[in-house]
Amino acid sequence: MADVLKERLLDLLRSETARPVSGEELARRLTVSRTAVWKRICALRADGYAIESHRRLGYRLTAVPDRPLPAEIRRGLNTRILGREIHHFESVTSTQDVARRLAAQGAVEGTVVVAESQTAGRGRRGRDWHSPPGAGLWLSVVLRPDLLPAQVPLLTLAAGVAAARAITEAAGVSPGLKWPNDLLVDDRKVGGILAEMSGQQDGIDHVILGVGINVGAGPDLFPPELRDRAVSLARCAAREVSRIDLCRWLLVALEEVYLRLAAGESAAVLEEWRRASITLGRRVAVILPAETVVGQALDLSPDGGLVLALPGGGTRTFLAGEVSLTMAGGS
Ligand code: BT5
Repeated sequence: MADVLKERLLDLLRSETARPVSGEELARRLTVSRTAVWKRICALRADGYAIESHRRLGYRLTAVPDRPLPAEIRRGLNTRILGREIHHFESVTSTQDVARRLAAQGAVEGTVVVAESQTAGRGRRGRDWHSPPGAGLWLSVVLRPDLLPAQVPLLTLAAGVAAARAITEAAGVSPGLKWPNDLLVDDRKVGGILAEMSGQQDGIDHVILGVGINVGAGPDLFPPELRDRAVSLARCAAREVSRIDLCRWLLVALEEVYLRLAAGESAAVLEEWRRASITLGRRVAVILPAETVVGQALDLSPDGGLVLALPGGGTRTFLAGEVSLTMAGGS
């Protein structure tokens, strides 16, 4: 549950950073006891807010943490659906698990789950997603789209478009999109999308849409096996990147593309994907469980599949699979 009093106290401190405000005045303005104020001051400090306390004079907010806390994300967020509820955790197995649990309990569409770290962050097909504390934006959203299961790949592409927009806005770097779910900068992965659906053939109950974006700068950000293949925004952007800004931009962009899909305007979303693509026009290998198919990536199909021109002539459309740009033998 959001602590409304905590958020009101934070707003008050924010509006009074020029001077300390006494506990008594805070209590009066919030019409609560001084003990209630003190408890929230402690809670805000535990969240990472720097609040000086001066004897007799009172409290002053001196620094806000760059943590995607609900109160920070909500500030100036002008979305209608995404972020109606925001849950922030220090550590979870996977934000996908938490969001799925909340969805099963009836969470409203647009509920966001964000965590500082994941102990079992995942990619597709049971692969791991490395999610160290504070080093990225690890976020899942509960969606209840009016789409057929076969249209879920469109959501993955739309989320890629939204994440690319958010990264461009927050970091000044334009990532390339690799079909179906990768965001790359200089051929290294900066983020990935994971859409997990729950429902039947004839309808979707909900989709948990997960987005992971590497932000931090530490030297040991990635384990050895990822060092040559992964990158973070702090390393490739020429400016500091705030996870709060990134998160806000992401929710705004996600909502925009999501509403477009809902309005039957997937063509516009696919067009934006094409423009940011680093897959189309290249010789690629599509890796399936039973075979690997090499060809020229021609286009997206209307439902978000990848259309390949085959060497012997003709085309083949893939709705799922891995794309390798290197295994195809040159680009
Ligand atoms: C993805 O899968 O790229 C989807 C990643 C989705 C992560 C988000 S974080 C919030 C939410 N909660 C979750 O538990 N997941 C979502 P895939 O295409 O299967 O790529 C996985 C592969 O990317 C791994 O096998 C590694 O090779 C590589 N990888 C793992 N962690 C990485 C990282 N932090 N940065 C770049 N590459 C990584």
